[in-house]
Amino acid sequence: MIMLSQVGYNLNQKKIAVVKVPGPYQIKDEQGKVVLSVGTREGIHDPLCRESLYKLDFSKLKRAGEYKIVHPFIGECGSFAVGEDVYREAHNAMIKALYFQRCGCALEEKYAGVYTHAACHLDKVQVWSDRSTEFEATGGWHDAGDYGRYITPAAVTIGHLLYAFIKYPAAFADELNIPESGNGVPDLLNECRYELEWMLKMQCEDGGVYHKLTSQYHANFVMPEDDLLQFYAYDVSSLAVADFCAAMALSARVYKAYDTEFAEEMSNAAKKAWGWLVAHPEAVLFRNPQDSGTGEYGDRTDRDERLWAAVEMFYLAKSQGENTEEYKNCIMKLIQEEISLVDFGWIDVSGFASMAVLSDEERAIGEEIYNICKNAVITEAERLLDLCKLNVFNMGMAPMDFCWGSSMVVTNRGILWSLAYELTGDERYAEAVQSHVDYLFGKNITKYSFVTGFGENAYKYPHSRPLHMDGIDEPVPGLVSGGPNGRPGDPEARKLLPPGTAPMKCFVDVVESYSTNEITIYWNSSAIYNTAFLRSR
Ligand code: 9MR
Ligand code: ZN
Repeated sequence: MIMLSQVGYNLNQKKIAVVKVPGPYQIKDEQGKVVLSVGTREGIHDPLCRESLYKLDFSKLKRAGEYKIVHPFIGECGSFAVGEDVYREAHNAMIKALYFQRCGCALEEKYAGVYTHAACHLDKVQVWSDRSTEFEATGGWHDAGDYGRYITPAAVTIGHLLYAFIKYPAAFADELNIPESGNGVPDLLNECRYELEWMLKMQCEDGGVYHKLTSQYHANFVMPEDDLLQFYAYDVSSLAVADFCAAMALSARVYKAYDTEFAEEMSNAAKKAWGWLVAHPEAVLFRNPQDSGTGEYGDRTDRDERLWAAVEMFYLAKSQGENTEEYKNCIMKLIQEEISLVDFGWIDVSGFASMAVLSDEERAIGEEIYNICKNAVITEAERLLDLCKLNVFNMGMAPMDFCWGSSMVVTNRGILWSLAYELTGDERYAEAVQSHVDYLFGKNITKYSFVTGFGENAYKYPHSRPLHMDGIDEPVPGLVSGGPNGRPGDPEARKLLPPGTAPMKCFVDVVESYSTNEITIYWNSSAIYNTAFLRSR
């Protein structure tokens, strides 16, 4: 089997595979007729997987259909489809996968098929540092393979999804058979609302927002309804408050067209959070208490989170005809600091600030800020294109970039290039998004598609409590794996991957491997942004 996109290629795109054996190869159609002969150029020593590999370019194919790749000595060594909209099903499944992460409600057979389970995590939660205070905080999505729910990754997920929705609404037209389907609201917004309503419950009276809601240690591998551990709301952090503020302000803007009351509620929550940020100008970072074993989602600075909040508050105020001076001053100050303006992950959210600014055709924020963001995006887009030239996969990835959750490094690059593409119309950027999505669906050295259920060789054993415990062979489709991690952090991966394994090869499809094969809501959402972009081209 050769390395290619196992969900196929759109008609209008570059069609490239990677092979270990030099060509020529023949491409045969359904009737077995040779429609194309392609050679390989000189091999490239690829630094990401440390092998000599060749590119096979069959972009000349211009007809939809099913094709086989045949090598004169090896015989048939791969197949692929060419179509009009090859990502549609995977894209929808990646959104629907979020429904399967819902906490606090039963997953019913009519929506969940075989993956039903009873309602989970229904008890009142306690404030970690004041156990006598209890409150109701059901709902939201399980963050990942664990049952925790954390504010900063939640906000980032909302960010990926709602900006994608704003930019590519046509990619979110299909109904997904979730409980709210058919209510006149796009299902993406229905699904996100499930998370947003939970997030609202995490805000305190004074506008502060608890950093995370988890048990003290992760549950054993049990179904969610069997996890009866006490859940705690951990301390407020300025990271959580600022991310919450940004996500709520953004959501208020988006939901206004569908439900003014809900939009109003989120607008008020955003303003309250902003008030807290103003009253607490110093960073309040988050460190796990020593006796807490769940995710930390720590960070060294809250400047990028505050910037995203200020930018979204600017647009919220503007949309409500309110004064925007305060926000603009704050943005001006923050943007002069060392802020990347180009990343979309839970550590660095400053790319979302650029996203909001650059998506405003009126440039209401002023030319100066607009240009700072634009320059940052284009400079980074070019730097990443240079990286692409160094490996055979056309990946804007250095060996170091294969970290825990590398799939999101990959897809966040895609988001950046899609922004750069919209600013310039430069096809090189769109092609780069393409090769990163191809990677996700199997054009990588592991030959796994990192999306469950999609591709001939999709990975099958995500580190996920419900998916391991439900007794069903096939995992829920549409879940993005964390992917290769050059510094594997779990015992199973360390056992299976000899020291010195090349970064892109550091992946094992076993359920124990949380550092290479977990799933998270934000790895999905970042990938969804990419497929939305490609479906809209
Ligand atoms: O992605 C996170 C990684 O960078 C950290 O090293 C690791 C350990 O704290 O946590 C990862 O995030 C996990 C989070 O803590 C809990 N939910 C699942 C996340 C993905 O594995
Ligand atoms: Zn739950």
